Amino acid sequence: MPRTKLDIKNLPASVTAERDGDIAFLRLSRPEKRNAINDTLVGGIETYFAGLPEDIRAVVLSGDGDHFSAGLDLSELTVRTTVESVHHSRNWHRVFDAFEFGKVPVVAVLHGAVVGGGLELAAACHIRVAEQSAYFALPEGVRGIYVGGGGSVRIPRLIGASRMMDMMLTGRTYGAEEGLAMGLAHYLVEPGKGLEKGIEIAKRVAENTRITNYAIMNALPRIADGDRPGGYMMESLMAAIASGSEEAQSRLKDFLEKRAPKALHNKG
Ligand code: 1HE
Repeated sequence: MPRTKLDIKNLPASVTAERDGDIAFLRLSRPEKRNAINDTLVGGIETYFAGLPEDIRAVVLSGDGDHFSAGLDLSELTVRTTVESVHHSRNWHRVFDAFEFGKVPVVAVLHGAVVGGGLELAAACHIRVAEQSAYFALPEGVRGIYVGGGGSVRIPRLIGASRMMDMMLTGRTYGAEEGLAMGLAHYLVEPGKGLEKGIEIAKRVAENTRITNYAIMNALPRIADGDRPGGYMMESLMAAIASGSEEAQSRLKDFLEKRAPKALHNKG
């Protein structure tokens, strides 16, 4: 099926929305500013996810031009008061949380700069595919500022607070292969192959039942963050809800009657 425009009202020009079957695409479309994230773009991300049709099962997020995102639009920072900066940061939290704990998994396809707020945005996605050109950095320390898009919460959960501290104190960059090894990306692909891989993953994920994907996105991170007794309890409830669904029962039957694929190891 060809990709077609996804009709979501009031999207700014810096966000491109498309769909192909039950997969939706969100592209950061501000390449002239290296997809730097300004208030309009944050608002566009919010509008996009709020307007996603119910039949969409996964989203692929990528950036136009040579870079995924150069992070926060620094030109806006110079005009904010302290209290406005707090609200600005809290707004990023709200918008990124809404899709991280939303209804459908988001696969980020990363290339070029994935820096500052761009890395914070990528960290809110559920799966990250890095092309060889991708590199990761947190230049906030160098700029005399601090992460504000949820980075302190999400990035240590991926790579540990110690590594993040080094990235912020020194401004060092990590290449795509290092990013893969340390957990910033889940998959590494040749230049130009990111979207293909992202779509393949999105299609795979879209085949899961909605309730399983919901549990993975919403219960798993909360269990991982929380106390053990509460975690065991939430896990049991989630497992019972998921396996009790009609769709799960029919999938289990398919396996037992030898109609479903086995969980074999392949080159994947
Ligand atoms: C920008 C931004 C930006 C580019 N805000 N305008 N992020 C950073 O510290 C990274 C800043 N950007 C860069 O280091 C470089 O732009 C790149 C390495 C990403 C790309 O380099 P290059 O040579 O391809 O592009 P360029 O010539 O630097 O930039 C092209 C234009 O984009 C130029 O504007 P022009 O009007 O002169 O053409 C740049 O000014 C503009 N541009 N990046 C504003 N970030 C929620 S808190 C998060 C805190 C952070 O994210 S801190 C990290 C900020």
